Amino acid sequence: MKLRYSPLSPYVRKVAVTLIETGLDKKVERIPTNVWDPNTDIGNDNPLGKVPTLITDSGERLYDSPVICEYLDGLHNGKKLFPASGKARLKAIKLQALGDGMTDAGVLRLLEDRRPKELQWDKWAERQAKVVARAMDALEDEADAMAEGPITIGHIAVGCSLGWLDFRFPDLGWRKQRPALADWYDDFADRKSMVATAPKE
Ligand SMILES: N[C@@H](CCC(=O)N[C@@H](CS)C(=O)NCC(=O)O)C(=O)O
Repeated sequence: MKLRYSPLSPYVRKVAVTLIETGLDKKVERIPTNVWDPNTDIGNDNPLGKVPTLITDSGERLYDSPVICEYLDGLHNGKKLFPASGKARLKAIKLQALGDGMTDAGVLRLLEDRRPKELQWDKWAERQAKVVARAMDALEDEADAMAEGPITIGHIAVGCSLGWLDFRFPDLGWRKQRPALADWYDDFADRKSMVATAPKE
């Protein structure tokens, strides 16, 4: 398998953590890809022009991170990150949606901040900041349950999102108002898979 990636992408990190958690890390060749390069050929493998994109051994192109992670989870016989069915599955994929959605809002805010000043729309950046704050509040209510249950793709999505937000917005100061989430994240960030994939400039 081949993984088209960029090193600081929080969505790519979900895949990287999944690969380690499932013992598949060595089975993937990594292809660095700059999706912002005007000459990038990422569109040949993913019409959406994004990373992560996985090229399977049979040549199928897979995107986006939820699809790639679920595909990888089907390739191993260990504990599953995507519960097979019922309430447990719904809980895991809903938590994944919350984590990914929090990342999406953070990315939109970052991109807004990076526009030339005269093209920036403050209200849009504020809207995204509010989404991030609301998602964190929702996660604060979930944090104790998250600490008890088995690790799922939801935990990975939330962990990668918080790691990326800390990396890009180090002054966010989210922990004080959300002590249970902060405790959960401190433990989760210590996992081998998280330590090995932490974003570094
Ligand atoms: N929903 C997608 C999001 C992927 C994504 O937005 N990746 C960013 C890198 S962090 C990207 O490739 N952006 C390029 C673009 O939006 O044109 C996923 O979960 O994989």
